[in-house]
Formats: sequence, C-alpha cells, structure tokens
Amino acid sequence: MSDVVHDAESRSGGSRIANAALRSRVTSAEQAATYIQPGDAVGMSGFTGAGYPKAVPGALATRIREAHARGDAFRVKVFTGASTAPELDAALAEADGVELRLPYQSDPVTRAKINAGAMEYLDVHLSHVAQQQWQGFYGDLDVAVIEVSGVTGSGRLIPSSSVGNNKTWIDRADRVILEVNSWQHRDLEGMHDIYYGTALPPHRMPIPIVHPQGRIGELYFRCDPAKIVAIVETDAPDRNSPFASPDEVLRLIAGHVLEFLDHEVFHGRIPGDGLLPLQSGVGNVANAVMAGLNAGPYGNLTAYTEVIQDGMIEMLDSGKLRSVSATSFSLSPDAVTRMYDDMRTYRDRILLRPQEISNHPEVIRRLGVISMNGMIEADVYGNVNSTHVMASRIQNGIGGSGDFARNAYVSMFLSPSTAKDGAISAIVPFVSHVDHTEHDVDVIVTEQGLADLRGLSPKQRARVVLEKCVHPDYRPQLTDYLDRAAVSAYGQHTPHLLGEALSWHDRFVTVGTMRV
Ligand code: 0RQ
Repeated sequence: MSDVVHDAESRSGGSRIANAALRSRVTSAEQAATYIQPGDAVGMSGFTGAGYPKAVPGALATRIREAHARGDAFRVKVFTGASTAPELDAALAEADGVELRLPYQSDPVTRAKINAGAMEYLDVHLSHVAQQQWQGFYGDLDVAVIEVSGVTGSGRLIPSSSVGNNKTWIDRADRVILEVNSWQHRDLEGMHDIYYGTALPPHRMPIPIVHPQGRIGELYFRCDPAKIVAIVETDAPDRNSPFASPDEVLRLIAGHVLEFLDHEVFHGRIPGDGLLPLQSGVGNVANAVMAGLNAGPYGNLTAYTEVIQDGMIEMLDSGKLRSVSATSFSLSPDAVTRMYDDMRTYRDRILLRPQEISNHPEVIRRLGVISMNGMIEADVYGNVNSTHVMASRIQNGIGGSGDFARNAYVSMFLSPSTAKDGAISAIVPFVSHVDHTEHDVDVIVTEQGLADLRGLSPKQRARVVLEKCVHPDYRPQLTDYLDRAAVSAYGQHTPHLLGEALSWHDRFVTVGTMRV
C-alpha cells in the first residue's frame, strides 16, 4: 500500500494526470480518433458495462460515417474485455464500422449485425483472449484505447472500474490512447492486482494464488510513455443498468441453489463455514441467487468471480461476504452510489485483476470454486447451450462460463424452465448448440427443481432432468420423446431419435412455439 500513498501524494493540482510530460498529450476525442486508421485492430477497455472508453469510440464512429459518406471504406477490428455499452458497441455497429468483434458482447445493435451476417464475431473463452493475442491469432494490435482513473507521477496508469484485457492491449499495441475519466472514484487506486508473470509455454510458471484475496501483482499498468499518442479527459458514468427485482421464478431458482448447498454441507463436500469461493455469472438470475444467499445462513464467504453485481455488494454490506476477487463491476446506479460513499472500505475487500487471472483455469480448479451461470437451454443428457438461439443466432457469448464450468468444484447452470411466454422450453431433447458438454455440467436448476447429474449415466441423467427441471407443459412431450428413444434409437447409451432431436427448435422457427 505504500506505493498508493507515494503516487497519490505525487499528484499535482488535483489533476488526474500527475505526470507533467503526459499531461502535455491531452487532446480532444476527435483528435485522438485520428490515430485509428481503416483496417486497424483496436483493443479497447471495458467489461460488462464498466471501464470502457466513453469518448473516443463515438468520435471514431463519426470519422467512419464521414469516410463512408465520401465513399471510402473504413472498418476496424474491435477487441475488448467483454460487453461494453451503447457509446462503444452500438455507436460503432450503427456506423457499420466493425469488421470483427471479440470476445463477448451483449449489445442489441451489434447482435443484430452479427446475426445478419454483417459483422464477424469471434466468441472466445475470456481467459484465452490474452494468450491468443500473444500467440498471434488476432494479428498485430495497432491501437489500444483504454479508460484509466488516473496517471501517477511516475507515469504508471491507475486502472478504472474494470481490468479485463487492458494489460495485454497496452503491452501489445503500437499506439496507446488513454481516456482519463474523473467520474471514476479516486479511491479505486489500490483495488487492482495487475499480474505481470504470465508467459507462453514452455516458460509458463504457476499462478501463485492460493486464496481468493491473495495479491500477486502490482497496483498499476506499466506503459511505455513513448507509445501514448493521445490522452482524452472525460467525466462520464459507466453503463450502470438497474436489475429487475427477483420475481417468483427467480426466487424459486435461488431457493433450489440454497437447498443444494445445504445438502453439500450436510454431506461434508463443502465446508459450512465459508463454503467455497463463489462465482456468479451476469444477469438477473445470478443476481437473484446472490440475494438468496444474502438472506441465507452462510457467512464468512468469499468470491472468485469475474463480475461484481449488486448482489455481491449487498453481501459485502451485510458482512456475509468477506472478500471478492473479480475483473469488473456491473452495478445498478444505487449500488454505485453506495460504493462511492465508502470506497475505501470496499477497496480493502475487493481485488480487480486481469481477466486471464480472474478466469484462470488453474486457479479456479485449485480454489474449488462453486460456479453458477445462466444458460439458454440444456438437454436431457446435460449438455448446455449458453450462447445461441435456435442454433444459429448469437445471444451474447460464452464469456467466462466455460472457464468456470470446466474447472469448478461444482458447476451449476440456471435458467427459468421456459422463455418467450412459454413458447420455448429451456430443457430440450438435444441442445441446438453446445458450449458446455455433459462432462462439464454438474447441476441444472430451473424454478421447477434442481437436477444433480454427478455420478449418473446419460439415461439416468435424462430421467432426473425430466423429473426435476422441465416445465409441466413440456413434460408429456419430453417423456414421449425419451420413451420412444428407449425402444427405437440406434443405440441405448444416449438414446436419441435423430430425425426429431432438433424438431422442437425447428417447430419454434416454423410456427412460433416448441409445443406440439
Ligand atoms: O431475451 O432479452 O429478448 O427477453 O435470453 O434471458 O432469462 O433474462 O436470463 O439475463 O440470465 O441471460 C444465457 C443469455 C441468460 C446469459 C444468458 C432469452 C430471454 C431473454 C436473457 P430478451 P434471461 P439472463 C460470466 C458468465 C453466457 C455467458 C456467461 C449469458 C434473454 O447468462 O449470456 O454465462 N450467458 N458468462 O428471452 C431463446 C431460450 C432462451 C432465450 C433465454 N431457451 N431460447 N431465448 N432466452 N433462454 C459473465 C461474463 O462472462 C461476462
């Protein structure tokens, strides 16, 4: 922490840019955007609506529109940590400025472009992005556009409300554009743990995290000052969308999860004091489970996760949660206000790390993480689709769900049993896209119940999923499918009727419902 005090004291005149040489590079967003050329690969900050650049993407979108109006081609490749916000993803997508996007997005305009075939999208495990960049699969990185909360006197960069892939983008880019956002709380300084020990094989060493709150890195990003071509000052909030308050369906899902944890504690597989580190995905379902845990009996909890949503802030406030390691926030305006009132207290209990560390398979396996993620659909045999609607339309992306599911101590997938007012069953004979195979899925939960698939053969799993998770409206037709597969499938290990396995999806696409 002495490093924090030293650099905080070295700031001059209340400026967020304490380094005088770098202060001279402050310019407008429009000027900064001129450093981005057609065809460039651009690594941007941003993860689940936090810490993304607020000004340069919009200025870039304007340049792109102007070029298109002149009849000139202008598209770029956009790499981030995960999802960002309309100021970045929607602005560039609306301008038809994105040739390739990776690794996770949740923006409706971007989604529509991808699904219309107008934008290439590469859906990558979040922990793999940095190493794949170093391996060269994404080509050279021309520019990094990174939001920071300040620059220290010695020229190091104080990270913002997400870390994501920023270290990699800064290390790998030819040119760096910084956005220094004074909306970000000054006391974020000290919350980060930037690890510089990663390497490609054969030089890779163990990641020395043995407790979720173990610090292994530095407080700041290093950056060669010669690469910093422009600095833009902003004062703009993160996306900060409110969460829906849990309805009956979400409360039932949370209740099943809690009951399962009781069961695991009772059988001695998970310690009652502190459980094991929690990972919780994005969205309302995940947030509702955290609310359920907050009302439940367990305390002394920790989280080794990627995103801190409202539910975890509430658990920090109640004292149920001791500490959180993540790479980003995704908060409602209310939760932001609460945090901003007492940032130093939160800073002592939160660590933000690069996503290659927050999602590192080695660490997840070592710590014994309890992983809980949303899903689009699961099939009766336990395969899970987290990303695609009706096989071919992307929803968001795999995000970190694969990093956690494959390596967790217990891997759970949660969803309401139906979608689109009951026209879709989330439990189907065969998933229309596979993100997590039957080998990586331990538990499936819907509001109907919880199916514990551990130790069961495919046929046994199918009967448990049918009994526990399927909505009553779909139970007869799924029972019928399994009964007929049990007598006429080609084989009886994982019985399927090939001509019908995807017929539910086909029916929805053709007539608007999966119901027979
Ligand atoms: O669509 O917005 O048009 O109404 O999917 O569904 O039920 O609100 O659930 O917000 O928890 O999202 C899997 C998408 C679930 C998310 C997914 C439609 C549904 C709705 C949202 P509308 P809900 P959630 C860490 C972990 C992958 C990444 C991940 C996700 C919309 O959890 O992106 O886990 N996961 N990362 O109507 C058709 C179905 C559907 C369906 C839901 N069966 N068919 N549409 N929907 N089920 C975080 C990161 O990695 C960054």
